[in-house]
Amino acid sequence: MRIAHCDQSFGVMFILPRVYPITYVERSGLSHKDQVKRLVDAGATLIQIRDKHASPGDFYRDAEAALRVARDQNVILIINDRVDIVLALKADGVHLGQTDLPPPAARRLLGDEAIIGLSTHNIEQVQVARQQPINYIAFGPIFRTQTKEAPDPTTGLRALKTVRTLTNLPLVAIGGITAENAPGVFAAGADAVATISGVVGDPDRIVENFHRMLTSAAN
Ligand code: TZP
Ligand code: MG
Repeated sequence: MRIAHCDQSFGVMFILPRVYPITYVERSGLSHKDQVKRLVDAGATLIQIRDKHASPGDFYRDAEAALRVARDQNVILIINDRVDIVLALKADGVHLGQTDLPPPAARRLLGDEAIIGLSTHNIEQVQVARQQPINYIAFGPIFRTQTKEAPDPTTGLRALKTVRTLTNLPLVAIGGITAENAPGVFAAGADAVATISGVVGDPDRIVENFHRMLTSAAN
């Protein structure tokens, strides 16, 4: 797999792959653990688990099982939103949104070894993110997404190009990214593409879709 970026800040050797899959139970109909299993089989090296609906207890238990699968294969597991679950499980990191714990607070809790990602949706948020103790910036939705509830307005590729001029942090593009449009996203400056429906949307095609995305990311 091509390595998009290697960042040594905060003492963590962080290798961001070109394709960054995110789990979603309602889309795939599979537990996080089963999605992670399929993604690991497909060759994913970094996976985010994201759940906006499960109770903290249910998400914790599924995350614990998913982490066991990931650890077995040396795959990095990032948990969306839940600094407490990352802390409790000693997972690899957290992906924060604009309304989650501020990155300095998450960094204080998780320490320098943790990977912290931050979602941004416009140029102003990127300007703020640049100053934060984070390991990567996510930007989007680049294209229309049907996965996120109440998404921010789509940014398009032109805004992504602008973001690329503003930061040297690893840059993850997200939102409506498919194997077809991914090459344009990389051409606009993304280091990685994060995807939910493009990979886990069809539970029987997770491996195939991940491979298609990888092939497209290599072009
Ligand atoms: N943040 C911005 S768009 C999005 C998130 C979590 C959803 C991405 O899902 P999909 O299915 O890849 O468009
Ligand atoms: Mg969040």
